[in-house]
Amino acid sequence: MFHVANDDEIKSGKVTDIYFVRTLEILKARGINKRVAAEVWTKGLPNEWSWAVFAGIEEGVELLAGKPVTVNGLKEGTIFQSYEPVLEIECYYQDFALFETALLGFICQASGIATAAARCRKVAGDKPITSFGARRMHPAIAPMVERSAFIGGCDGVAVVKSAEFIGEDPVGTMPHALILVMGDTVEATKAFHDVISKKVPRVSLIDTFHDEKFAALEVAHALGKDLFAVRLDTPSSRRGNFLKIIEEVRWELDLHGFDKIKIFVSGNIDEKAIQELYHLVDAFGVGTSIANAPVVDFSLDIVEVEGKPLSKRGKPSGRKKLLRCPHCFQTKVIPREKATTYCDCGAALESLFLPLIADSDVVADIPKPQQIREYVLNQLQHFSL
Ligand code: PCP
Repeated sequence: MFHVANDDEIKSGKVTDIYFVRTLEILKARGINKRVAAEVWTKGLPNEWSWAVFAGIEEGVELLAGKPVTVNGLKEGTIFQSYEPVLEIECYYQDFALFETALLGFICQASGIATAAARCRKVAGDKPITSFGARRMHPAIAPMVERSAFIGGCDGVAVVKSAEFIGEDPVGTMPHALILVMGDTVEATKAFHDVISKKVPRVSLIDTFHDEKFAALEVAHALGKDLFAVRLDTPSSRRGNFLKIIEEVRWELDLHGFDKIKIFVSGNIDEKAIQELYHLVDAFGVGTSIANAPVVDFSLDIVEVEGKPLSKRGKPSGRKKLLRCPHCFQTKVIPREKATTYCDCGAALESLFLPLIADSDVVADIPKPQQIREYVLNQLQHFSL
């Protein structure tokens, strides 16, 4: 029905660039099937990012599980930099050729989204960020988009299916549609309070009809202590100096004794907006800037053929190890057969590569999204924007 490939088509190698099909045809015709090692890295991150979050490998492992390949690589959520290998595949080339396209697709998009989320996380400190971006993407990938946003650092996701998929409750407030259909912000907010489960925080959307500061006071007086927050999703045509609008809403709420009522903003929010509004805003709804994050431009290249280092120009040959200092997070890339060394800070460097698939058998632990998110948050403190 929808314009998407299904699991079987992806798993069977149908989502592949035609030149891999032809390569396979030629190699089979010539009876050539060499043992290779291939490596995935990126030569540059988008938006001048100095680091990125490795994501999407859970699906990559699902893709290659059961196939005669051996895969070692970073565990999901590992923060890496350009020119650092993130994955290594060892196999007979004919057994892997058709899966490069899908494998890269899984990690390129998810890593971009997880990184954009992690950067927002970094600037938002401990203030809640909710992923609001599924509506910007094809619904078939909403679970992937919001899982990546969550493991990257978002506190919650808005879409029911995505929340179910990651084992969280969906997070949301009220849409303009409720207020337009009911014809009044206070009536809509009261109805929300009367009807919706008490465990859902009462967040009133205050930019539909009137000026936000007056609407904020109206709903505050209407719900009093039951009102958790007001949300401003002010249309860009009226946004002018958004900071000043929020400042005024904060002033009026505090002046009228509603200093406990929080302020939630959404609409064109990105890491820059979070930095600008941070001191006034209690929570952020982020859509496009995370869901539509630039992809990480991973490439997969052969680095060894029949046990001999061989790679294209621009790619160091041979199999490698990515080492990281557990204390200062300095990283180092060394040839695989070389012994692990010490960091300049004196600590022993640790190899970041883990066995993921051993000759078709999945050997990696597949952590829960909550565990991956924790791993990302623990690393984030060692990386600046
Ligand atoms: C939508 C939603 C989020 C917006 C989109 C995400 O707003 O409420 O705030 O925006 P972004 O992609 O720019 O980050 P609307 O569609 O304006 O409002 P509604 O809540 O009524 O759906």
